[in-house]
Amino acid sequence: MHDIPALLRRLGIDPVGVNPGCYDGEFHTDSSLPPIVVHSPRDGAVLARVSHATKEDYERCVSAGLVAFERWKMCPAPQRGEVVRQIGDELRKAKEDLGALVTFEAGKVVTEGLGEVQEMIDMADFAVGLSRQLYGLVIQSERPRHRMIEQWHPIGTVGVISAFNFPVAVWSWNAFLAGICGDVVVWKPSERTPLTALAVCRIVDRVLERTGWRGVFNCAIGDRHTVGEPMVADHRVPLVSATGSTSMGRQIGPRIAARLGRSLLELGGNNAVIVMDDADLRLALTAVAFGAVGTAGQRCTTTRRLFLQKGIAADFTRRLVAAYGKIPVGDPAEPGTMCGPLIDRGAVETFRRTIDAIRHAGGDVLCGGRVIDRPGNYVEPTIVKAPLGFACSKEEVFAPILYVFDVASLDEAIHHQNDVPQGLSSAIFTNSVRASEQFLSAVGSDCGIANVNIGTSGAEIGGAFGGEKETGGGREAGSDVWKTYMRRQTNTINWGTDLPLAQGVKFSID
Ligand code: UN1
Repeated sequence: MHDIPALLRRLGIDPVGVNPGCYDGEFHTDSSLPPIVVHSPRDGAVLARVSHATKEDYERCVSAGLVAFERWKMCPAPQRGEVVRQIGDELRKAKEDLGALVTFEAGKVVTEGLGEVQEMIDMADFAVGLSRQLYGLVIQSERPRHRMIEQWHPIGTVGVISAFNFPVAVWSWNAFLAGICGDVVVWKPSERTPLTALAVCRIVDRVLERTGWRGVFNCAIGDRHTVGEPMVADHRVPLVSATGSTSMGRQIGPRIAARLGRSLLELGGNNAVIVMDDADLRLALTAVAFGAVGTAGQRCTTTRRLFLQKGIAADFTRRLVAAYGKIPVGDPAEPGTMCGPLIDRGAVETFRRTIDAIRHAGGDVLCGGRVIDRPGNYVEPTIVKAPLGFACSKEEVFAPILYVFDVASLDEAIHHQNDVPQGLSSAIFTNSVRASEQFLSAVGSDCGIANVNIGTSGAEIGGAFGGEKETGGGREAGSDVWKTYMRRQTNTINWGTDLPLAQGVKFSID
C-alpha cells in the first residue's frame, strides 16, 4: 500500500493540519477564508488541506517580488542561471516523490507523473544554458561612426496562472525562463492541485534561502477572486502568462489588453491526427492511442479527432477499437495503468453530458462511453465514428473521447482538420514526402505544432509550445520564447564629432 501521509511529509506537507497557501519567501497560513480541501481523483479521499490565499496574500507576493526585483535585475544572468540550476538539482532529488504526488493529486499515471517532473528538470537545464545566451543584435547604422545595438532587459513581475493538468511543469516553463531573464514571478496554481504547487515552493525555498534570493519566486493559492482578478488588473504585473480554457482566456485577455499589459495565452486545443493510406500503421496506432487516452484525455494537446484515409479507415478503426479494449483503466498509482481518472466529479458529469449529446446528434459510439462505477472519477476511453463536420467535435472537452472520420484525400483531411476554432497541435502519419511537406506548408496545418509520424501530445521543451486561433497565440518553453519575458531596447551610439540625422534630414543651429 502507498504511505501517502509519509510521502506528503517528505515533501513538506502536513497531512493533518492546514498548510500554507501563500509563499512570498515565507510560508503563510493566516487566511481568513475556509481552507481548500484536496481530494484525490483516484478515490475521492482527502489528501490534505491548504489555506486559501486572500487578496492580502496576493499583495504580499507582489510586494516581495518588487523588492527582490530591484536586486535580481542587476544580478548577472549566468548567476541567475546558477539559482535555476540548483532548483533543477533539487527537483532531480525529489523526482520520485514529486512525481508520486502528481499521481495522487492530479491522477496522472505513474510514468506521466514522473514525466511531469522530468519536464521541469529539462526546462531548468534549458534555462541554465540560455542564461549565457540572451543575445541581442548589432545593426549596421546608415550614419558614419554610429552603431546600433539591440539589447534585452528584464520586464519585471510575471504572473503565472497554471492549470491542474500540468500542475507544476507549466509553472517551470514560465518561471525558469522568467527567472534567468531577471524577472520575478507570482504564481497562481490551480486550486485543484495546490499540494504539488506547495511541494514545489518548499523545494524552491531551499535554494532561494541558501542563495539569498527569497522573493524571486512567489505563490498564492487562491481563486480567481482573490488572486486571478487582482493579478489580471495589476499594472505592476507587465506580463501575465495563463494556461487554461478558451473561455478563461476570453475573460482575462481583453482585461490585460485594456491596461496595455502583455499576455501569453495557452488555451484550448482540438488536435487532430491524419493517417494516410501509405502510413506505418503500427506507429500511428500507438501514437493515436497515447494521444487520445494519455492523461485521460486532459491534455491541451490530447488527440481529439482522427482523419483516416479511406483505404485504411476500416482496418485502422478495427485495430484501434481492439487496442482500446486492452488499455488498463484505473488506479493511476498502480504500475501498468495507462488511463487514470478525470480530475473531479464535474469533469465526469461533462463527459456524461457530452456522450449524451453525441448520441443525440447521431454519433456512433464504437467503444467506451460509460462512467465506471467505482470510487474516483473514472470513465471509459471512448471512440466515436462521426460524419465530417460533426458539431460536437468542434469543442474541446477534457475527457478521453476520440472522433473518427473517413476522408478521401489529403486536401479533404487538411480542410477538416483546420475547420475548428482551435489551433494547437496536429500530426500526419505518412511515408510520402509530398504529403508530409504539404501538411507542413502554408496550405497545410494551421496549428502552432505540426508533426510527422509522431502524435499530437508529448512535446519536448526545446520547441516553442502554443497555438493559433482560439488557442491564444502564446508560445512557452523553448526556442526564442525567452524574448517574451524581456523588454527590448534599441540603442544608437554616436562615437563621431558630427550629429548627422537619419533619412538625410538637415537641422543646424551653428
Ligand atoms: C498542456 O496540456 O497544457 O506536449 C501542456 C505535451 C506536454 C505539455 C502539455 N509536453 O503534451
